[in-house]
Amino acid sequence: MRLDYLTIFPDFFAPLELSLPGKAAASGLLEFHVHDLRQWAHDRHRTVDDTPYGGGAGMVMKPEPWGEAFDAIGVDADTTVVFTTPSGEPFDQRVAEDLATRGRIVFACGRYEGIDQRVIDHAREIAEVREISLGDYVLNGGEVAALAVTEAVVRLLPGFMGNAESLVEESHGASGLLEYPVYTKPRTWRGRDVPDVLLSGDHGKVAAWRHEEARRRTAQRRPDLLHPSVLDDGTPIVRAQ
Ligand code: 6GU
Repeated sequence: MRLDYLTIFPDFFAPLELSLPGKAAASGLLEFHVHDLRQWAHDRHRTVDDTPYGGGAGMVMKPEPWGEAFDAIGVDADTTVVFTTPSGEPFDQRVAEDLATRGRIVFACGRYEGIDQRVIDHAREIAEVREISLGDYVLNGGEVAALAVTEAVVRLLPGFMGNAESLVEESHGASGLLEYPVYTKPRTWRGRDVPDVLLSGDHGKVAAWRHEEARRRTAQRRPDLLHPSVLDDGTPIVRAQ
């Protein structure tokens, strides 16, 4: 898989050389290419933003550097362009699994109040486009979001994680439940004991206990995962026909 990042803050992507993605890149499974968007801004100040038509606060990213960047790095029909934006579709494990099937992803990291809409419309004509949000809060820019999406996607690539089982059992995996609590040695720590059932050697009992703990935790923290028609404050969602 080839991953490209278009950003005015290339330094944000230094962590790609570390940790899990770095190892995958070293193994040849992955290629990372980070591009400073300002190399495609040609005025003396390398301007990438301007005031919004129609007025209002903040600045909007100009279309021309984006268009030149897409041309220069070869965005085409075999490319998925991910715009990281708080107005995108919510990112979740299903979206990560879908993106993990792509051969090339270009992350377009917006700053300021957003990117001129024509850039997104143009990208849709030449490539596949996903507009993705990490959640209902606002970051200053899309760089940290692009890193989060990268880590969620890259660890799903075949041959990437050492332990395929930990992919099955983890939160947001196939069970649809949050992960159960886990313990390791010592058996007693600061007066707190590991639950007896985990020391029993009874695999059936352990599995039943873990499932019940996962269900309890999910009901408390994420009731929307158990009953998608109920808000997390318990309010039923009733849609007009
Ligand atoms: Cl993807 N970008 C920005 N700027 N803010 C966000 C976000 C993305 N997801 C949540 N907040």
